[in-house]
Amino acid sequence: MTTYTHNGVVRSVCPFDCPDTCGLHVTIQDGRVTGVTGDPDHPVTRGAICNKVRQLPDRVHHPDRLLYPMRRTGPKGSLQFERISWEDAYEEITRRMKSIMNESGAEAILPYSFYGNMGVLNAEGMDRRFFHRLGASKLDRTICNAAGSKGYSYTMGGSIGIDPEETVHTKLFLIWGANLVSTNMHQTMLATEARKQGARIIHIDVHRNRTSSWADEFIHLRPGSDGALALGLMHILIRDGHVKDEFIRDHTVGYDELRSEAAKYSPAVVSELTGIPVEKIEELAHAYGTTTPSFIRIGNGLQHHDNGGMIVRTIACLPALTGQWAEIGGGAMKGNSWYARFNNAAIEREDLLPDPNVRTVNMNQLGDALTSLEPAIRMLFVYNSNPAIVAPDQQKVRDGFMRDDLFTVTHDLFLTDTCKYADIVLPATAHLENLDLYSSYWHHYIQIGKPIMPPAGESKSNFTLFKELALRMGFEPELFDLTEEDMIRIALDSDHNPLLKHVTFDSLMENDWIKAGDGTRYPKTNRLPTPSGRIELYSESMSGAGLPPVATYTPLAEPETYPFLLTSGPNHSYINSTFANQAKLQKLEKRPTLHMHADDASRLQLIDGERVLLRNDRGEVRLTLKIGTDVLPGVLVTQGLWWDDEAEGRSAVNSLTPQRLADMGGGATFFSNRVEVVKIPVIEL
Ligand SMILES: Nc1nc2c(c(=O)[nH]1)N[C@H]1C(S)=C(S)[C@@H](COP(=O)(O)OP(=O)(O)OC[C@H]3O[C@@H](n4cnc5c(=O)[nH]c(N)nc54)[C@H](O)[C@@H]3O)O[C@H]1N2
Ligand SMILES: Nc1nc2c(c(=O)[nH]1)N[C@H]1C(S)=C(S)[C@@H](COP(=O)(O)OP(=O)(O)OC[C@H]3O[C@@H](n4cnc5c(=O)[nH]c(N)nc54)[C@H](O)[C@@H]3O)O[C@H]1N2
Ligand code: SF4
Ligand SMILES: [Mo]
Repeated sequence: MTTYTHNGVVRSVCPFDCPDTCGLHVTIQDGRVTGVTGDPDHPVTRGAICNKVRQLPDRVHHPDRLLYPMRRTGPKGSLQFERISWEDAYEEITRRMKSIMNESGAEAILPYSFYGNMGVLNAEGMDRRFFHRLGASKLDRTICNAAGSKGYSYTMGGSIGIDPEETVHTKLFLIWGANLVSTNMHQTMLATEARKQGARIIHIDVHRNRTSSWADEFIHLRPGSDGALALGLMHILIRDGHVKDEFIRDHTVGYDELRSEAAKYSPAVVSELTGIPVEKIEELAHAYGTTTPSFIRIGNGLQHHDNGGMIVRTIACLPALTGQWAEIGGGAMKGNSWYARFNNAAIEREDLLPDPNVRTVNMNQLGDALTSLEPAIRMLFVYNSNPAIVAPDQQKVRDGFMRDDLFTVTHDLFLTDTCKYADIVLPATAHLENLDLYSSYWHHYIQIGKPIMPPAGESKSNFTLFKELALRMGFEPELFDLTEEDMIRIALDSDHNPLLKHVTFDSLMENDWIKAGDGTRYPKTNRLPTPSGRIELYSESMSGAGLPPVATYTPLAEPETYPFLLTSGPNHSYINSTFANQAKLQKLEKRPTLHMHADDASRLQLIDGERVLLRNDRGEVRLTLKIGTDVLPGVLVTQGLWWDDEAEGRSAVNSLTPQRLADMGGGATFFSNRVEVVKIPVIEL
């Protein structure tokens, strides 16, 4: 029997899709959460958390929280629902599943989920096992970092960077296409500590934002041109003798080929491609070639482009040339999920698939999947995600949701824009209401979050939902009638990953967090999980995949001719579309804004604060102009994934973004998005 805290301060873990995965202190008074702060003892959190999660009490006790299952009673999208019991919900879902399976096969059912909750059991545990056993179409979860992770892996063999705790020793930070002040605040805390010891911080971005103000210097470049900059830096490092021959010999393959490629990227050529003045490129290369240790934090934003995989692949080669991987505080990182790899195969049980060749749907192409895939998808099951807002080409997605012959189930804490189109809406617990296991994709600590309060209303966790559905479908109890503890023990099976040998369920219950590792400093650059075991500056596997084998620069695909390139990254106060329904946080963000260069604005006769129309072949969006020099001419930036607001005439920015896939990993191309900007006639305002 779980005993809940009625009054007191208890430890928890932040479950949101953020690299920092903080340790939390949660204050409970009379059974209600009244405050959330950072755990002062957690080695990375160190008592500090972001303002978003300090507002967690408002989310957990939000008056709009879904508390019971509902069934649609009016047309799709009309928000007409009636309360039903879980029994009725399960009966209807299982009946529909069985009849769809009989008529069209299980492939006609598609799960759609991402990391609204990062807990392993709730994000990639019982749910995956259920859909595998069912034989549903598989979902390729590519919406976040697929292109960049693939690109980085070609160079380094996996998501393996240095331990961020080392970066207090770093002397030069290149924050490359990452808005760290908003998206990874504890990396800025570590860098700030390093700065006190003399470190210099350089931000390389298409948008002068909060991170640029915090950094010591800002390098403004054209979207998608980063590969050229990386090659230009290599060109100068080689020209000026700043490469470490011994490291290259012992730890890399393909240096000669890379040197020939870099020879083409003189500072003048790179300046032309990137828009960065030659002197700045020279100065950056000199700093990088002469400062030890140096660290490159590669962000997610710069890989949401057509050429995003190759960009990350190329940047990841830089620290090998300077031998920085050998220095404490030196190297790079795109993500770090390699360290705390759980035994996902054993929890997800893909081997249960009745047909291992069942089709896979790329989540970035949900719009096409729902409107034109054959044989048709007849049931969509959404949890941990809000595709009506976050998925590209939103009108297509919503056209799909509106199909009369599509049965949609959504499971969430709130009636999101996606839930509006559901046939059955199910209430989800907040993470404080269930047990789960967490790892970070940035630091190396593994943590357990315990249930500290009872589920709100009739809400159920994803784990419980899919377990109960499986048992009602008549699936094997020995596979599904498990407790959360059972599954955590399976996930931690250490034969699978020696870096988890000392991490057990019992030790985690006692200690709350344990660091993955075996006392060795990683990555070991001559024992990497690449085919050669070394850093691959030249990659046979890329050649096999039809990609250029040497790190290179590929321009943006640019199949469209609209005059502006729009990037639409996250904002400071929301996490993707999570938190966008909380009044205090909305107030801080004010309204969705469009950053435009002053020259473009004056050419189009637009004024600051004016509302403008952005459009392309896919859709249109209205945004409020902010004119200045935060972006280069021809580039537009907006931030935040806002919910629909019909009163304001607001539709989300993904109305404009393409379903086109990036060069690697089936990744998203949200930021390679061409649009035009039009003045809104006065009558329409
Ligand atoms: N506050 C907050 N934190 C978050 C999130 C959130 O929504 N809000 N989301 C979380 C998630 S899921 C993720 S994936 C991460 C994302 O966090 P980050 O890794 O920081 O990625 P983004 O914020 O998408 O983009 C980072 C930067 O890339 C820039 N950029 C765009 N195109 C280019 C380019 O071609 N070249 C260069 N050099 N820069 C470019 C953008 O202007 C932006 O400043 O943050 C996580 N943390
Ligand atoms: N234009 C543009 N689009 C983007 C991005 C961008 O930068 N620009 N970023 C992309 C990126 S990097 C990402 S990662 C994706 C993120 O896309 P999503 O993963 O869809 O992120 P959220 O919008 O936060 O939606 C998560 C939903 O899960 C719900 N949820 C939370 N906990 C639970 C739970 O325990 N159970 C259930 N059933 N539901 C839960 C939340 O309430 C929320 O509605 O968006 C992508 N879309
Ligand atoms: S959202 Fe990120 S920074 Fe904020 S509390 Fe959670 S893990 Fe920490
Ligand atoms: Mo993401």
